[in-house]
Amino acid sequence: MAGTLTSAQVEAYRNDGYLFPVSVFDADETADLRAGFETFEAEWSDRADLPRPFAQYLRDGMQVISPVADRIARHPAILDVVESILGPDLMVWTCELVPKEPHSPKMLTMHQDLNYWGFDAVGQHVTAWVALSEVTDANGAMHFVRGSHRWGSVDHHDTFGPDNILSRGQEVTVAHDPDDEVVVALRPGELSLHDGLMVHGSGPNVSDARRVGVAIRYLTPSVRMKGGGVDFATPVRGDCSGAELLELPVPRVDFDPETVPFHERMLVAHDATLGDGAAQPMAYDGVRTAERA
Ligand SMILES: O=C(O)CCC(=O)C(=O)O
Repeated sequence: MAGTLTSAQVEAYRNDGYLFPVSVFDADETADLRAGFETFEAEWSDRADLPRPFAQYLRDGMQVISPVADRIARHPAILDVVESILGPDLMVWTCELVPKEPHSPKMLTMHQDLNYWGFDAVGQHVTAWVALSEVTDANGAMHFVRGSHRWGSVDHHDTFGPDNILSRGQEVTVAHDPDDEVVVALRPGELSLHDGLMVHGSGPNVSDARRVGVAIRYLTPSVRMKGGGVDFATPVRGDCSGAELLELPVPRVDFDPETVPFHERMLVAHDATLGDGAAQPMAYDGVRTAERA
């Protein structure tokens, strides 16, 4: 496949289910992107007129409501890396800002991503997680379990832990060998890649530094919905004309009135798929979607 990864890097990704670090941005571009995301947070986080919890807008489909998120999600330096794994036709399912504040207890239990997404994307999906700050174990770096992408889809239970960033606090019920657990430490401007079946999570931020990361979920247009559901994606490279997921528009400004209705339809679809079978409404930063809606 074309793309900027070497064949040894692609082989390592296929064997381990992850790859890092991959350098994509220089210091100036990293700082510029971080400033763009932090300006978005500063301008919108306290707005009382948003119909959903602000954290949900950061965590789901941010490329549809924020030009800086769209910019990073379609950045050629990242697409060139992802093309090495998925081939030339690429769509973004969602782009998420995942900050962890200094001394924040927020964490993510060990989980697999694909279990809750409502479509079948084994081998047709990769997450690129881009560090816009230094990322260390102390400020809440992800942990991956080497080779767990080969376990298939494993059982999870919901914890709804108050400090859990995951919308239902989902956690795998299977144990792993601690020797297989790796800490995904990254420098600003580097990214990690992980498979949709990779067992992963991250701990609290026990440092004085803010951790800033952007997770971008890439799919190929061959992904098909399970059970006749509807979902959406943003085409970013190649020919995505055969996609079943419906095309999302590109925002010109933050919360672009032209794109917000599409984003809301996407969130409604995700409320159904991500929340399927859950005993409680999903939560973003401790605010339940049903309490605000
Ligand atoms: O940002 C984190 O700590 C974890 C993010 C994550 O679980 C993911 O990108 O799949």
